[in-house]
Amino acid sequence: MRLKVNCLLCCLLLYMETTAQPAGYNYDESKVAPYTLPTLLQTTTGNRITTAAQWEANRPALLNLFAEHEYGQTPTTPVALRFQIRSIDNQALGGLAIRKQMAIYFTDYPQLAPIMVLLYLPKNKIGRVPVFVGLNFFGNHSISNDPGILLSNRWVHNEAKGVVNNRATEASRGYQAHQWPVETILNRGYALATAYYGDVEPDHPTGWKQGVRSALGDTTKTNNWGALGAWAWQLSRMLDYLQTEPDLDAKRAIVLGHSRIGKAALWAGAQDTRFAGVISNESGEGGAALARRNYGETVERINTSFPHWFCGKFKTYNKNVSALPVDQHQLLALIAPRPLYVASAEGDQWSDPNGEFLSAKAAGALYKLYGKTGMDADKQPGVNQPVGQRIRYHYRTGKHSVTDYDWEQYLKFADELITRP
Ligand code: GTR
Repeated sequence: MRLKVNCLLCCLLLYMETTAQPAGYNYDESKVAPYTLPTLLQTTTGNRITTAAQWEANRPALLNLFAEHEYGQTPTTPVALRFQIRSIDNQALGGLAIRKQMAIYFTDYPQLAPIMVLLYLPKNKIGRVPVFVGLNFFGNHSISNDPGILLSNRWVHNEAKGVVNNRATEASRGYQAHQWPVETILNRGYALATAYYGDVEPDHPTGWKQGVRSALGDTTKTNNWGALGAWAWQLSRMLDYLQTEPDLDAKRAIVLGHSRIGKAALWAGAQDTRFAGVISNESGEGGAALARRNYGETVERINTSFPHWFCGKFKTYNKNVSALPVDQHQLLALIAPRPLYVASAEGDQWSDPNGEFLSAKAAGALYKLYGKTGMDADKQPGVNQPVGQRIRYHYRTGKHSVTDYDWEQYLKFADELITRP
């Protein structure tokens, strides 16, 4: 049984950068069955919402619905953190950057591994700089060929380059560098902070035993947080640290993530309003895409392939998604009125690109309550035509990945909406 689960995970992991479309699922828009979304402008007790104040009063109850039925409850216990400098280089990347590596320790839980944060600050900066905050899939050393990055010593997926028995080796360096245009980000005046998502929980069904969920929460409860909840929590703990960095303007922290990490980024952005903006790159099912649309990945499939990602209760909707009291447009709305970017790719039908657009469009109603325009496009645009105002969306050509095209849009979005609100 364990072998079966591991094999399934291997196949699914390979999906991370492909155009694969698992067979037996619907990819035909004309076959999407009619569905009714939960009403956005309504309180959880059924009253109409007409003002931003009413929305905000209902916000905790809506967050609670997502926690109870989908992602699980994030423990509210305050956790004492200790930040330790592991290395600083004032001449990193040929003098372009200051590179800091910090360990975030959990004072009261010495058994937990620290979150290792890799922070690049642009050297030629004036004042405090805004920062992109995102988790990575294979360890900090995988995002750049910079030889000064400390090699992760945590469990890593075997599929990555240079990984032997789930441990990174020198050969793993730069494996994902094409997804992280560090120099471009720095040259545009932004800092970049990243950490390995496996630091708080290795991504496999029993990974929680080595992670934060072994110390916080209650694994016997069906509303206990899942791995996505732990990764979202990790993003907030990174922000706790980033707020202490004098060269950063942590009020302009933009959380971003790709695929499963995009789901975590959205959940982090919804819960933690300190994030000034949120970017979801092909987050798909359980992320930006509407759960009720039967297109691409389904609730049942994601819960079966990744039983550890969501809370136990989410599985009770496997065959009855319409009974789920929430849908993903409400998750996006929880980010309002902050800027939000939802990105899809043509070669990633599994993530249901149109379902991501429709969700972003529906969330737009919330921005109106704040007197702002969210999404002003009526239907999903053609490829490589970004649309929207405070909610932006694009459908680019190419496979499931993060490309320079995606980053170009995110930097423009940040320039326009985060730096000059
Ligand atoms: C897939 C999964 C998607 C997405 C993706 C990824 O296998 O079905 O929901 O999260 O993995 O993270 O690459």
